[in-house]
Amino acid sequence: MGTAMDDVAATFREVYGADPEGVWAAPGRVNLIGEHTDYNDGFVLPFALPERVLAAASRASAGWRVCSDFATAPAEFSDVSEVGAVDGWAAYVAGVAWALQDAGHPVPPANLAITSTVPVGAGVSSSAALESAVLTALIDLGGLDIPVDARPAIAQRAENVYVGAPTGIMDQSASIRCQAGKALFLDCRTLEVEQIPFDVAAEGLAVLVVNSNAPHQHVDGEYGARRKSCEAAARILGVPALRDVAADDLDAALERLDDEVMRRRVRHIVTENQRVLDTVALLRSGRIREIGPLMTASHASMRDDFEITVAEVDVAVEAALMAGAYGARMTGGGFGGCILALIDAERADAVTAAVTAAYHRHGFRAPTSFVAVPSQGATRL
Ligand code: GAF
Repeated sequence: MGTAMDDVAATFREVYGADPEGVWAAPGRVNLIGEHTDYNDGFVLPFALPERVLAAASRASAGWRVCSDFATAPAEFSDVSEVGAVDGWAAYVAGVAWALQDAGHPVPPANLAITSTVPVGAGVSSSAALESAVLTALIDLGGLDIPVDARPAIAQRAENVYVGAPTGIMDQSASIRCQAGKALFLDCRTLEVEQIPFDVAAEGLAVLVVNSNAPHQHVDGEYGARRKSCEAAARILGVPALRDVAADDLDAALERLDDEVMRRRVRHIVTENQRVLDTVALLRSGRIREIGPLMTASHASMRDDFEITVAEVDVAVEAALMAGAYGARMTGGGFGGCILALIDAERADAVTAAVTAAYHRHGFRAPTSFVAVPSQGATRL
């Protein structure tokens, strides 16, 4: 059996009858801390996973053809000027070509073959990985001069405008800008980044990812509702975004809001931004274990104030903590998906067993788990 790179190149050859000009890769991500803060102009701290999307690609004379392991028949489109003309998984590809063109870049016609090891529907950004792999391939094939820090916003526009999901900029930033062994401290307002060393293995630690395998329900509507509520609160408070409410001013801000639900949403965002800053400060001084309580506090805030967790993720966090995790929290947009647990590396099996036993007691579908290794962002292979 060949490598994933050989496999995607072989698929390309089978479908298009020639070798690809190149193969590009972009990873999924988990977010260590800082949830729903991105569209509030706040702070996030994701890292890239080894699981990634591969895109084998070549320039073509006209139009775009895309085959993938998501579908048997290749998708074809000759024009990307109309938003929404392509649907299904290929919309992420057409959306990237549209966003490049809309930003004034001469996007090259291309043939692409896509494979992926990023789990879909697990909240680890399989769609951002797809967008980022295609974007990186098209930029290189077209010889387009687009600095790396300007790329996530193009992929985000594909998702927001073409696909129609009102997400922030974290996932595309993680997929494009992360580095191996580092967590990406991103200021979602200025788009400045700091690569924070995150060598958990050197400390005898691991980040265990447990996929709740809970069916995602109402994700789009609830996500959009959270975003609207945050934006409405910022308007009432007279600030450009909730990022502008400092943790010390939280109580005064809450007094100015009548709506109890809105108060809880604001409290989550303001305290979560502070937790990201506190986490970064601890990591800068090498105190990795001490970020555990911040992770756990983040989870409580998502559960009680932002109300984006489900029973499966709450049970997984609780079981991981009972089994000795330093901290645990849901990661990603919510309503299912994965949790992260910071654990002693040799406890991975024991913590997984503890979560599995708790799921069994609750009658939940069995979880799956893996150890997350901070990996490289989008690149040509
Ligand atoms: C999803 C979104 F795509 C991100 O932009 C972010 O808001 C995240 O949910 C929550 O932190 O992954």
